[in-house]
Amino acid sequence: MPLEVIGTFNVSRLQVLDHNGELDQEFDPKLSSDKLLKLYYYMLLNRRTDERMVKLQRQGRLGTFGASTGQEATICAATLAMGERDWFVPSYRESFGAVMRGMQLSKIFLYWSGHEEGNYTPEAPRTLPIQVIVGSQALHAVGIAYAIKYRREKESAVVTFFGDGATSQGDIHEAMNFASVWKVPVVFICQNNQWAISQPRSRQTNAKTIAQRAYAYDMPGIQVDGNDALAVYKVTKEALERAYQGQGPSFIEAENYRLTMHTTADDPTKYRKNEEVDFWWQREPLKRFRAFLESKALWSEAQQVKLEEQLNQEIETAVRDFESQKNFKVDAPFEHIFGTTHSVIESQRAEFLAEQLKRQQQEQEQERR
Ligand SMILES: Cc1ncc(C[n+]2csc(CCOP(=O)(O)OP(=O)(O)O)c2C)c(N)n1
Ligand SMILES: [Mg+2]
Repeated sequence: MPLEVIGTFNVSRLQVLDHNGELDQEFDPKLSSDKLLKLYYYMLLNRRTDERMVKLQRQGRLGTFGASTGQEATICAATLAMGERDWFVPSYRESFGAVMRGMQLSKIFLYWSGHEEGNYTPEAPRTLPIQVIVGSQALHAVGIAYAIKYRREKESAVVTFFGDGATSQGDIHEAMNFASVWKVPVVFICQNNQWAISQPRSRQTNAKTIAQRAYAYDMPGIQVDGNDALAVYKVTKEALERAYQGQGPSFIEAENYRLTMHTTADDPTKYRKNEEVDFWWQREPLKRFRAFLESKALWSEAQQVKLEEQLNQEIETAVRDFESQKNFKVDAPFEHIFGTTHSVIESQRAEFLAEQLKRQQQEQEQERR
């Protein structure tokens, strides 16, 4: 008997704005001028805050953190496509999505200085805190999506983000598998920034694309130029529409590049070549988006100068707000491990506080001597 072909797949890639900011009209998501300008505002805020944070960290005023320079288009455009009723489930690279959803900028500084207060963000509803455990947020996302389906919530879905390296974690497969089995409203966005600390994309998988993994779970998958804000917006919006209509999960591979270090504790010059970094700086998302705005007569050098000044003031206000906070609750993390108190956790809290007190007393003793 001849072999019967019972499954084939193909993978599409979408780019709407090319490297020079030239628009492909066929795929234009036709965003209003207000939305285009909002997108540029947040992308630039993301870039300038990252730059400021590196300086603060080098001055010892901020803890170790991971910048998202080069990934602004994916982060901000995907968030712009979301509605208030959607849930935002990030890793550690998408904090500016949370800022777009109302989170105070200073919360980012608090978080990266080790204060639990940075995780308390009631000003940004349906927005989960930073997740550092690689890949695990995708499982939380599917759990939330399951609840949305169970409660029959309308016009509500979950968008979760993770990196190329995370796709080698079992969590991502478990999340994708059950999302598809249960047909729950979730959009998986893989920010393929080409590196997982010092491991290149080529060491994560031998597959031509990460997007094609979607087909193994029978969900729509697409690769998109992650430096192209309009393309990211369009595919995220379409995936959300499918989710609202009960068509289940989608997978988006957004190809971009981590232009700076993994975190401030890392030196990428040890493992990657300058030519590669230069290649991606030519493709970075802000330059082409600005060129596009200028071609539509929506932007000018004078507006740029004004916005730079405004952002500078906003960032400095957030830095002052952050540095003026002094009364932190050092045992706050123990309160959020479970929804209710737990005897084992409470005994650990008591041990931790006793240790803190002992240390303080020793310090005071030393000062007295
Ligand atoms: C479960 C787990 N394993 C290992 C780590 C250490 N770690 C932190 S980030 C990272 C690399 C993740 O790479 P990727 O998923 O590509 O995300 P990116 O940092 O590039 O955004 C690793 C291995 C971790 N935080 N969690
Ligand atoms: Mg990566």
